[in-house]
Amino acid sequence: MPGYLAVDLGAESGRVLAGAFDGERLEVREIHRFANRPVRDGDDLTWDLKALHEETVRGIGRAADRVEDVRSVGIDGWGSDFGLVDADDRLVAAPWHHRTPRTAAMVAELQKAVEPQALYDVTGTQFLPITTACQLLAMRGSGVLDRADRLLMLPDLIAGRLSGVRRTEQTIASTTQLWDIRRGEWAAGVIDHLGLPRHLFRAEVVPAGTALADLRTRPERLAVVAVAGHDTACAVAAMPSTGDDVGFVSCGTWSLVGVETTAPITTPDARVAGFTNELGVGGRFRFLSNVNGLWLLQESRRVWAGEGRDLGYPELTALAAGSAPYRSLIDPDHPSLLSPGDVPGRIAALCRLTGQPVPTGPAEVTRCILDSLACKYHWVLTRASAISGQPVRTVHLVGGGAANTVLCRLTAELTGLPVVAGPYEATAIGNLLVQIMADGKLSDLTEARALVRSSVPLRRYEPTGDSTGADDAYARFRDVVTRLATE
Ligand code: LFR
Repeated sequence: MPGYLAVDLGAESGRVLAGAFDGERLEVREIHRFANRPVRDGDDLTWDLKALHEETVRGIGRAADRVEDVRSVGIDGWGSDFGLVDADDRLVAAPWHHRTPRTAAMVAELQKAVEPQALYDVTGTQFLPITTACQLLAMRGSGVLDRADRLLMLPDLIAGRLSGVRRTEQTIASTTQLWDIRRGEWAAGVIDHLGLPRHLFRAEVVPAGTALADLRTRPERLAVVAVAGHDTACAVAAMPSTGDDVGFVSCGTWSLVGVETTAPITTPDARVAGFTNELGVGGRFRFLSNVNGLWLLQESRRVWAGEGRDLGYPELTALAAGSAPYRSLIDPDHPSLLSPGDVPGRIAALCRLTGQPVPTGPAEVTRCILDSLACKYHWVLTRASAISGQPVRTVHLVGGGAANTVLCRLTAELTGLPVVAGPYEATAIGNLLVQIMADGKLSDLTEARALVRSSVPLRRYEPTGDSTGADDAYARFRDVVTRLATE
């Protein structure tokens, strides 16, 4: 039975999973998992690329001992972040974490340099300080750009170290805000306008599914495939949908909320509503908005652990289930919640500012986060549907957040739509599907999604119809968002 390995790098943890495909079913198992902790030093927030590379090699080695007939390995990871390397492939600086406070003022800088709608027409990217463009702007004048031979996105860097082939994969390039989303190439005009060195973008760009070369570590005869390098492209490829009348929530550290389209939408409406267009698998696009997802819970956990309370996600979800619903609501995307720090304290401040009860302790804070996320999902899905003209009759919630029963139920209540939860491992499964397609064993996305449906247990949440609480909460949420935006 042919086997494939998915290396899935997440902001909280990295995993190596093995998939075995017998022609009818895909069986997935986890081989290796490791923590991924950003390195904090004053205002610097960077990634330890060496550790990510070493753990990846360790995981692949373990898989080689346990899985037979492995054909290929693919690497996916979060978007926006990159490494600048010299001609010998050495990093000239540690890769920045996109939540670094150093980019806080960069959206304004970007909009000063290029007229926002003109930029949006080309790149189709939501204006957020996390993008590659904003990070590069913040690096100008520091000397690192001059020392760099080229830029490689994070999954490309790891794939490059494994295979010796340094290429950029298209889906991950589309997260940079420097990619021409219609022409499918670097946006040279934008790069010039921002005063960024053109030579940084010299790596050959390849589509998802391109074989790079064989592994340079054990087992040497394994092909490294440039899968969809962007984890969200992988996750949405694994969405078990049967038609086009669906919305998705890809729920991990970030929640990516939107609809799939066949062409980018770059109207002023889409820009003002905060939508991005990203390249997907099989020529699809994702019209979505980034919602500051389970990050709020991850950061809160870190704060509580520092206070001596080590609480797991299942425990927090159970506590939230027992806490009064819709008591206090915040905008999960308020700028004060973007960078690391005292998230429970910042949530309390937002509640005070808007005259709501202040949530205290893990149960109330978690409840506030989950209630607010579900409200925001509804907000984004409504706009995604209105702007794209695509009806949304079912919501697919994929990724780790699909295991959160409270969040799934709340999403069904708020949207008034059935929620199909799963697969939890959507990102790794999407990574495997691209490899199976590249191996010629699946012909297209429709077949790939049918395979997900027949291989993975899914859970369905129907709205109860008793939406009085949810309707009232949503009205209050809208009010809070409007007030916070004008503060
Ligand atoms: C999700 C994700 C999002 C991207 C964010 C930051 O893991 O890839 O799609 O906007 O991380 O890079």
